[in-house]
Amino acid sequence: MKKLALHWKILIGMALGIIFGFIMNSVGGKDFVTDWISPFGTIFINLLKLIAVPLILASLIKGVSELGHISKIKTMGLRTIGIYIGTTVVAIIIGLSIVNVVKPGTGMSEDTIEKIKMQYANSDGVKDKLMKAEMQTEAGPLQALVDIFPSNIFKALGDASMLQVIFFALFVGICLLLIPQKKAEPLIKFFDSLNEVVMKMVDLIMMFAPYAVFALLANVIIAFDDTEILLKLLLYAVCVVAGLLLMIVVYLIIVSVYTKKSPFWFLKQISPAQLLAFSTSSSAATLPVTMERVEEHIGVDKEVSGFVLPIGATINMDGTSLYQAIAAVFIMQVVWPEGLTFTNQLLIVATALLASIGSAAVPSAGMVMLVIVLEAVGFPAELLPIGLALIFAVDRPLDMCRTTVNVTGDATVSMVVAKSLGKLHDPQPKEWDDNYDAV
Ligand code: DAS
Repeated sequence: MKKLALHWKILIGMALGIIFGFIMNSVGGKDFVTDWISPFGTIFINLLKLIAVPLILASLIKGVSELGHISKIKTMGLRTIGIYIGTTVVAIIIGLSIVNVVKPGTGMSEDTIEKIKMQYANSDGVKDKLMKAEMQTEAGPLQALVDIFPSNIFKALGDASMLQVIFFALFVGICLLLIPQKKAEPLIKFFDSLNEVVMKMVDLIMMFAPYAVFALLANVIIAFDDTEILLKLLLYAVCVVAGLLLMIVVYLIIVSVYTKKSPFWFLKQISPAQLLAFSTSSSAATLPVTMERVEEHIGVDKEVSGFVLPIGATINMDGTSLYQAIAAVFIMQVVWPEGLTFTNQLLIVATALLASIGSAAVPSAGMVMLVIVLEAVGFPAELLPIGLALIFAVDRPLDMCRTTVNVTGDATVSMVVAKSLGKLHDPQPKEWDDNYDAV
């Protein structure tokens, strides 16, 4: 029998995980899943995060040092940031258009609002998000800028603070360009082989992906206990998913019009990364796989993907910004309709752009930054708990969807930047299924 492609194995693992989760829910096996199944999903995410930082370090330093000249960094950097901002603004406009046309928040009955308020407004989850958002706002407007510059690289590596690692890697790469080639050679070779080693680690870790996503999806399903409220929020969730699907279409149009590649071929090549983004809700954890797929299965040159993808995983979150635009207007439609002025909607575009850049590439980060968006439009502080409570119940599945779009957007932009620099080649994929028999 022909070996199943990796994305089919992952899809089967996800489907079985969902079914298993529902079965465990119905036979009261939640604790069994929590104690004996979920840890395997956590191990998988830990392994991916383990290699994300060394991968960023190696691929960025290697990528930058091979650019050959500083001016190229400026070109690639400006092009990358410019396209990232462009796609994020498009995402926000799509989100705002849908939520203003469909108006999922108007006409929600008082008793539903009361029920959600009772259930979630004082929940640990909402309090945790509010506390994290509070910490971000207290830090002051330029804190995000200050946070990019590490005082201790080993601490930055240890905390896996992506932007600090990216800054350090860019700094080292640039200095490798500025010192005599002979002096730079040993370090470039070191990071070159580190890159190879880490990419091999991705192959090995991905052998366990189908089993890990089984555990991850089972864990998501057992967390669902209030289907009645989910139905009340269905229209809001449909708006977010519709917007996210529209954003995928935008990417496919960009891929086919600008890079002249088949959009369906593109989707097939990055599907393992999308499925992992969906299962893990973390762009950071998915980054090693996104890089492997983009380099080896799409043909983006390493020096482009090593530069564009780590930056994208951290600051380019089109899915998140689209979600924040819809969630902010939805919450205002329900509890603060008088705030829905045109200027406030323009403010949402600006703050959702900044909030998505500031969102960490970890689960439900987008919801924490949503508070920043709401505060920016003057949303009454006393209504924040009910506001977050309204979207809390469905945040996890929507986080899975928006992270998938975040990753797809990063892959799309890496192709566009590569194509514009003449660094998009025909891929020579090393089929990971053929390297190893699945365990
Ligand atoms: N989960 C985040 C990510 O990893 C996105 C979000 O929370 O909005 O991309």
